[in-house]
Amino acid sequence: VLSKGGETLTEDLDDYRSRAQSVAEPAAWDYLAGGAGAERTLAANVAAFRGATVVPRVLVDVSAVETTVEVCGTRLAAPLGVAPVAYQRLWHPDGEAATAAGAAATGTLMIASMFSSVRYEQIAAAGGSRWLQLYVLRDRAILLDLVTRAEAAGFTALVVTVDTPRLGDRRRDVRNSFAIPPHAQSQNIDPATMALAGIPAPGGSALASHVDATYDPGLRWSDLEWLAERSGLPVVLKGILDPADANRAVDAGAAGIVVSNHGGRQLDGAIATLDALPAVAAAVAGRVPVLFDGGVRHGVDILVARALGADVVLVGRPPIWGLAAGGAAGVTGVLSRLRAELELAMALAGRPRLTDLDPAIIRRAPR
Ligand code: FNR
Ligand code: LAC
Repeated sequence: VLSKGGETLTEDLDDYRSRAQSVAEPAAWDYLAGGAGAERTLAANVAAFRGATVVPRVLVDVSAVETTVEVCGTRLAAPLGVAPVAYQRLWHPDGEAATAAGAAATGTLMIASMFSSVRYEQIAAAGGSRWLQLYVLRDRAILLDLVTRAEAAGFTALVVTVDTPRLGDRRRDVRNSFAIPPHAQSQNIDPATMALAGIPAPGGSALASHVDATYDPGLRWSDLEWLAERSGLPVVLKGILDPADANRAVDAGAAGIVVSNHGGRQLDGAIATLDALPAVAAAVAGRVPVLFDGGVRHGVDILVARALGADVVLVGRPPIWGLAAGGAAGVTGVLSRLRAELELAMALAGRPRLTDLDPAIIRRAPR
C-alpha cells in the first residue's frame, strides 16, 4: 500500500483521470487530452514507456531511499516537475493557483505557462519552487516585460518553448471550434494580444489563429542568445529532440534543455520523447541539466527516464487530472502518488539512490 504521512494513497492516476473527464466540459477535455494529427506521437510517448523494463537487483539495503535533486539552483524533493499547461481555469476555478499549491505541498517544481489564467504573482503566492514558461512573440517588448515580472515575483528560471513556430493540427479543437472562454483567458498579457484565442472560428481553432498572429515563426538561435544575455534568470529551452540542437542550445547559453514533443501536440509523427532521450543526454554530457516530458504516467516511468539520462521529469496532463477532480488537493494527490510510486520502484529495483540509475538497468523491447 502506498502512503504519505500515514495517509493511504488509494487513488491512482487512472482514477483521477476518469474523475476529471467526468467533470470537465467536453471541449476543454478534448483540448487537454488531445494531440496533433492522428495522435500517433501522443500514443507513442506512452507506448515507449510500456516497452521499457527494469532489471531489478536484490539483497540491496533499501531501508533509506533518496530522491532529492537540485536543478538550476532549485532544490526538489524528487526529480519531478509540473510541465507548463496553459489556461488552467478551463478545468477548475482556482486554476494555476491550485496547481502551484499542490506542487508546493509536495516539493515539486511548478512551471507556470506564459498563458496562465491566474496572475503570475498569485501563482507565486503558493510559495513553492517556480519557473515561468514563455513563447517568443513577434512583439519583443511583451517578452521583456514578462521577464521583469517573473523576476520580481520570485520565479527562478525561464523556460522558452521552441517547438511551436506554428500550432500543431489539433483535430479535436478544430471539430469543436474551440476557443478560450472569458473565465479562462490569460490574466497576464494585454487583452488585445490575446483576443484571437477567445474568438471561436467555425471550422478552425482559435488557438491556431492566435499563434499565427502573435508567435514569431522566424525565431532563430541568435534571438535566444539575445534573451539569455538580457535575462537575469537562467534560460531553459523546451522542445529539443535532436542531439545537434541540444549541442546548439548549450552553445547559445541555455542553462538547461527539456526533451519534449509538447505532449504529441505539435508534429504528429515526431519521435517519442523516451526514444529521443538517450542520444540527447549523450550529446549534452552533463554540461547542463536535461529535463524530460511526455507520457509519464507512473513512478517507474520517472525511474526509467532518469536511467536513460533525464535529470528531472515533468508531467503535463496528470496534474490537471488532479486539478479537475479536486483542486489543490487533487494536484497534491497526483504528485504524492507519483513520488510514492517512484520511491517504491527504486526500493523494489534495488536502486535506493538516483545515482544508481543508469542505462544498463533498462531493457527496451522493439516496437
Ligand atoms: C501543454 N503544453 C504546453 N507547453 C508549453 O510550453 N506551454 C504551454 O502553454 C503549454 N500548454 C499546454 C496545454 C495543454 C492542455 C497540454 C496538455 C500541454 C505541453 C506541456 O508542457 C508538456 O510538454 C506535455 O503536456 C507533456 O506531456 P504529458 O505529460 O502531458 O504526456
Ligand atoms: C498548447 C499551447 C498553448 O499546447 O502550448 O495548447
